[in-house]
Amino acid sequence: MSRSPGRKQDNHKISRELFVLTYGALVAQLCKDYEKDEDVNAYLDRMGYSIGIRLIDDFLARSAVKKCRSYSETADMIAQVAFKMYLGVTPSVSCSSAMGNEFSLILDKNPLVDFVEELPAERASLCYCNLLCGVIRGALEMVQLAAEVTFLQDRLKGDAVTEIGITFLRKPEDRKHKRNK
Ligand code: MYR
Repeated sequence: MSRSPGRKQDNHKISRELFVLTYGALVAQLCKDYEKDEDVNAYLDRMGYSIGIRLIDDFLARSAVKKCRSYSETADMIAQVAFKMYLGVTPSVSCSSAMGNEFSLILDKNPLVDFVEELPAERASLCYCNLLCGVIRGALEMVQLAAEVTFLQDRLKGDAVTEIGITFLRKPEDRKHKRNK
Protein backbone atom coordinates (compact mmCIF):
# COMPACT_ATOMS: atom_id res chain seq x y z
CA MET A 1 0.00 0.00 0.00
CA SER A 2 1.50 3.36 -0.99
CA ARG A 3 1.64 6.20 1.48
CA SER A 4 0.95 9.77 0.46
CA PRO A 5 4.09 11.93 0.86
CA GLY A 6 2.40 14.40 3.19
CA ARG A 7 1.29 11.72 5.65
CA LYS A 8 4.42 11.69 7.83
CA GLN A 9 4.44 15.46 8.07
CA ASP A 10 0.74 15.47 8.98
CA ASN A 11 1.41 12.91 11.72
CA HIS A 12 4.21 15.07 13.11
CA LYS A 13 1.93 18.07 13.12
CA ILE A 14 -0.77 16.12 14.93
CA SER A 15 1.63 14.81 17.59
CA ARG A 16 3.08 18.29 18.09
CA GLU A 17 -0.42 19.74 18.45
CA LEU A 18 -1.36 16.97 20.85
CA PHE A 19 1.77 17.68 22.91
CA VAL A 20 1.05 21.43 22.98
CA LEU A 21 -2.57 20.87 23.99
CA THR A 22 -1.54 18.33 26.64
CA TYR A 23 0.97 20.83 28.02
CA GLY A 24 -1.81 23.44 28.20
CA ALA A 25 -4.01 21.00 30.10
CA LEU A 26 -1.15 20.32 32.53
CA VAL A 27 -0.63 24.02 33.24
CA ALA A 28 -4.39 24.55 33.62
CA GLN A 29 -4.56 21.69 36.13
CA LEU A 30 -1.59 23.05 38.10
CA CYS A 31 -3.30 26.44 38.24
CA LYS A 32 -6.30 24.71 39.81
CA ASP A 33 -4.08 22.83 42.27
CA TYR A 34 -1.88 25.77 43.30
CA GLU A 35 -3.08 29.21 44.21
CA LYS A 36 0.29 30.91 43.87
CA ASP A 37 1.91 31.39 40.47
CA GLU A 38 5.31 30.84 42.09
CA ASP A 39 4.26 27.32 43.12
CA VAL A 40 3.09 26.49 39.59
CA ASN A 41 6.35 27.89 38.19
CA ALA A 42 8.41 25.82 40.62
CA TYR A 43 6.43 22.66 39.79
CA LEU A 44 6.92 23.15 36.05
CA ASP A 45 10.63 23.78 36.56
CA ARG A 46 11.02 20.60 38.64
CA MET A 47 9.08 18.58 36.12
CA GLY A 48 11.20 19.98 33.30
CA TYR A 49 14.36 19.15 35.23
CA SER A 50 13.25 15.51 35.49
CA ILE A 51 12.68 15.48 31.74
CA GLY A 52 16.00 17.21 31.00
CA ILE A 53 18.14 14.74 32.93
CA ARG A 54 16.66 11.96 30.79
CA LEU A 55 16.42 13.86 27.52
CA ILE A 56 20.14 14.54 27.36
CA ASP A 57 20.94 10.92 26.45
CA ASP A 58 18.44 11.01 23.61
CA PHE A 59 19.82 14.37 22.48
CA LEU A 60 23.47 13.25 22.50
CA ALA A 61 22.63 9.99 20.74
CA ARG A 62 20.46 11.54 18.04
CA SER A 63 22.50 14.64 17.37
CA ALA A 64 25.94 12.99 17.69
CA VAL A 65 27.33 16.41 18.65
CA LYS A 66 30.84 16.82 20.04
CA LYS A 67 31.71 18.29 23.41
CA CYS A 68 31.48 22.09 23.28
CA ARG A 69 34.62 24.16 23.81
CA SER A 70 32.92 27.25 25.17
CA TYR A 71 29.69 28.46 26.74
CA SER A 72 28.96 30.29 23.55
CA GLU A 73 29.13 27.03 21.58
CA THR A 74 26.85 25.36 24.13
CA ALA A 75 24.27 28.15 23.88
CA ASP A 76 24.36 27.92 20.07
CA MET A 77 23.96 24.16 20.27
CA ILE A 78 20.91 24.45 22.52
CA ALA A 79 19.30 26.94 20.15
CA GLN A 80 20.29 25.54 16.78
CA VAL A 81 20.29 21.82 17.44
CA ALA A 82 18.19 21.03 20.54
CA PHE A 83 15.35 23.53 20.04
CA LYS A 84 15.20 22.71 16.36
CA MET A 85 15.13 18.97 17.12
CA TYR A 86 12.47 19.03 19.83
CA LEU A 87 10.39 22.13 19.13
CA GLY A 88 11.04 22.82 15.45
CA VAL A 89 12.20 26.39 16.08
CA THR A 90 15.62 28.06 16.23
CA PRO A 91 15.92 30.87 18.76
CA SER A 92 18.53 33.53 18.16
CA VAL A 93 21.34 33.66 20.71
CA SER A 94 23.09 36.63 22.25
CA CYS A 95 25.71 36.87 24.94
CA SER A 96 24.69 39.33 27.60
CA SER A 97 27.70 39.53 29.93
CA ALA A 98 31.29 40.66 29.66
CA MET A 99 32.28 37.48 31.56
CA GLY A 100 30.87 35.42 28.68
CA ASN A 101 28.71 33.20 30.87
CA GLU A 102 25.26 34.75 30.37
CA PHE A 103 23.23 34.14 27.24
CA SER A 104 19.78 34.93 25.96
CA LEU A 105 17.73 32.73 23.69
CA ILE A 106 15.21 34.89 21.85
CA LEU A 107 12.19 33.06 20.53
CA ASP A 108 10.27 34.74 17.73
CA LYS A 109 7.95 31.81 17.73
CA ASN A 110 7.14 29.62 20.70
CA PRO A 111 5.18 26.51 19.69
CA LEU A 112 4.23 25.75 23.29
CA VAL A 113 1.88 28.75 23.30
CA ASP A 114 0.28 28.10 19.91
CA PHE A 115 -3.16 27.80 21.47
CA VAL A 116 -2.76 30.40 24.22
CA GLU A 117 -4.05 33.94 23.59
CA GLU A 118 -2.98 35.58 26.85
CA LEU A 119 -2.61 34.87 30.55
CA PRO A 120 -5.61 35.57 32.75
CA ALA A 121 -5.20 38.80 34.76
CA GLU A 122 -5.03 36.87 38.05
CA ARG A 123 -2.13 34.78 36.73
CA ALA A 124 0.19 37.66 35.90
CA SER A 125 3.29 36.01 37.46
CA LEU A 126 2.81 32.65 35.80
CA CYS A 127 5.77 31.50 33.68
CA TYR A 128 3.62 29.40 31.37
CA CYS A 129 6.57 27.71 29.66
CA ASN A 130 8.73 27.29 32.76
CA LEU A 131 9.03 23.57 31.97
CA LEU A 132 11.55 24.57 29.28
CA CYS A 133 13.83 26.20 31.87
CA GLY A 134 13.88 23.00 33.90
CA VAL A 135 14.54 20.89 30.80
CA ILE A 136 17.56 23.00 29.82
CA ARG A 137 18.88 23.12 33.41
CA GLY A 138 18.52 19.34 33.86
CA ALA A 139 20.11 18.50 30.51
CA LEU A 140 23.06 20.83 31.15
CA GLU A 141 23.62 19.45 34.62
CA MET A 142 24.06 15.98 33.15
CA VAL A 143 27.01 17.21 31.09
CA GLN A 144 28.52 18.92 34.15
CA LEU A 145 27.31 22.38 33.25
CA ALA A 146 25.57 23.97 36.22
CA ALA A 147 23.32 26.79 35.06
CA GLU A 148 20.48 29.04 36.10
CA VAL A 149 17.74 29.21 33.51
CA THR A 150 14.83 31.65 33.70
CA PHE A 151 12.37 33.50 31.53
CA LEU A 152 13.51 37.12 31.19
CA GLN A 153 10.74 38.24 28.85
CA ASP A 154 7.52 36.64 27.72
CA ARG A 155 5.22 37.69 24.90
CA LEU A 156 2.34 36.17 26.86
CA LYS A 157 2.98 38.91 29.43
CA GLY A 158 3.00 41.65 26.82
CA ASP A 159 6.77 41.76 26.27
CA ALA A 160 7.99 42.36 22.75
CA VAL A 161 9.78 39.00 22.60
CA THR A 162 10.13 35.78 24.55
CA GLU A 163 13.59 35.52 26.07
CA ILE A 164 15.13 32.69 28.08
CA GLY A 165 18.23 33.60 30.08
CA ILE A 166 20.94 31.01 30.71
CA THR A 167 23.68 31.80 33.23
CA PHE A 168 26.50 29.27 33.42
CA LEU A 169 27.62 29.08 37.02
CA ARG A 170 31.17 27.74 36.90
CA LYS A 171 34.33 28.63 35.09
CA PRO A 172 34.62 26.53 31.89
CA GLU A 173 37.95 25.09 33.11
CA ASP A 174 36.25 23.69 36.23
CA ARG A 175 34.06 21.47 34.08
CA LYS A 176 34.70 17.82 34.77
CA HIS A 177 33.14 16.22 31.79
CA LYS A 178 32.79 12.48 31.28
CA ARG A 179 32.52 12.85 27.51
CA ASN A 180 35.88 13.08 25.83
CA LYS A 181 34.82 13.35 22.18
C1 MYR B 1 28.73 19.05 25.48
O1 MYR B 1 29.52 20.00 25.53
O2 MYR B 1 28.94 18.01 26.11
C2 MYR B 1 27.46 19.15 24.69
C3 MYR B 1 26.48 19.99 25.44
C4 MYR B 1 25.11 19.79 24.92
C5 MYR B 1 24.10 20.48 25.76
C6 MYR B 1 22.75 20.26 25.20
C7 MYR B 1 21.67 20.67 26.12
C8 MYR B 1 20.35 20.26 25.54
C9 MYR B 1 19.22 21.05 26.11
C10 MYR B 1 17.91 20.52 25.62
C11 MYR B 1 16.91 21.62 25.52
C12 MYR B 1 15.65 21.17 24.86
C13 MYR B 1 14.67 22.29 24.78
C14 MYR B 1 13.45 21.95 24.02
